[in-house]
Amino acid sequence: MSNCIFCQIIEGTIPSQKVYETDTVLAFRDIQPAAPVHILIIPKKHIPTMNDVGPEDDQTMADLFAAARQIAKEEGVAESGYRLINNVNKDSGQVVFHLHFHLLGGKPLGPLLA
Ligand code: IU
Repeated sequence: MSNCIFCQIIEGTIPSQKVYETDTVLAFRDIQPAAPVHILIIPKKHIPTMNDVGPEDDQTMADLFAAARQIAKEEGVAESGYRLINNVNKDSGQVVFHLHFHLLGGKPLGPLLA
């Protein structure tokens, strides 16, 4: 989708600080980090929100979680701890409508809804 900023990051027309890439998944550092480690993990397929994930995306979803596990290890937060967040639609504050998981860590993160 040409008007999707994350599709443009996948295509390379918008630069990003990539930390992980496979045929199906890309991960890059968030431009406005909310924690010392703040990485966005996205499918290369354009899926707007979790509501749009279908059974045909089972492998892609598994690939996203495999990426999260590997990135957490590489970033040194697997043992100290981290949080994976997926925002869906208005009440969550989703602003980019291309499925993504925030991987946050590198400090105590506090209560979930603080
Ligand atoms: P949200 O879950 O849709 O609210 O999160 C979108 C995130 O994408 C947010 O943390 C932004 O800082 C981040 N982001 C980015 O890393 N690079 C961009 O070009 C844009 C947003 I636009």
